[in-house]
Amino acid sequence: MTDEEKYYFDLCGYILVRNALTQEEVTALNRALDARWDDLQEVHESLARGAKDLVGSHRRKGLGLPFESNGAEGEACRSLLAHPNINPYLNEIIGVGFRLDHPHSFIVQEKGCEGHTFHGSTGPAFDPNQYYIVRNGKMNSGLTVVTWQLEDVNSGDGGFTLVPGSHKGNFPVPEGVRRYEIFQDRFEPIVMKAGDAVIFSETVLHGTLPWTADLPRRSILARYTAANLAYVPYKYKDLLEQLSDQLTADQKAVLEPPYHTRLNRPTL
Ligand SMILES: O=C(O)CCC(=O)C(=O)O
Repeated sequence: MTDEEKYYFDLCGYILVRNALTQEEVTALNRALDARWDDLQEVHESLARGAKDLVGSHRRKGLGLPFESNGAEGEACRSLLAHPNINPYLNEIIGVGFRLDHPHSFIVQEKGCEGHTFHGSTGPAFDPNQYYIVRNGKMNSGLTVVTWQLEDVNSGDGGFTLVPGSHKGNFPVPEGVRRYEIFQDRFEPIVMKAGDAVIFSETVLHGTLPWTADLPRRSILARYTAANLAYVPYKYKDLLEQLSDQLTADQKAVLEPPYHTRLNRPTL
């Protein structure tokens, strides 16, 4: 991560990694999604929660990544666990020894799909799972999200959106901001190409705008955290047991349970 990228992440709470995936990886991951399209599940309840500019004709769909698949599909899925183009950013943003917390899932928004009210762990209280603190020139982000794009996101399409800089907020987020009712021109929908990835601290105020494009939004979202932390229980154990023969040492390293790096923890 360059000094310029560190400056930008610290200022805004997110960074866009262009061409994080090769065209071959994007193709393999799109094939994996196509093959499971009918298995996509709508989220159980509306994420728009009645907010006037976030409602839509239907809900977002998702599905866990088929890490166990054979061939190029499986390899592309498993490579996202500890991707060489993302690892250096997570080492810097979260810290060496970072681990996977919420395993990867596809996110699909079809035309007319509702948005998601804005959330994030920005001020005023300290949240021991989701925090962003800088000490001695080193960033320390707790829960941190990586979202890969399998299709272009153009201006006006909707989709992932955030309020840059809000990870440093010190006052409660007003309900009208959470519901995207005020300061709309301060929200930044992130325009991306297929193969790009966005990394953001869960502390930044973020959510989703309704999807307006003809082609569906096709993203993959995962959350990582610090070596000593867990937000969700035991998912790493399930994945390790299910996949152990198929994983590289780096991929296994991010599936380690939470414990101190001092105790011979494998790191990337
Ligand atoms: O990528 C998005 O649309 C935002 C997803 C999100 O923040 C969530 O599911 O909690």
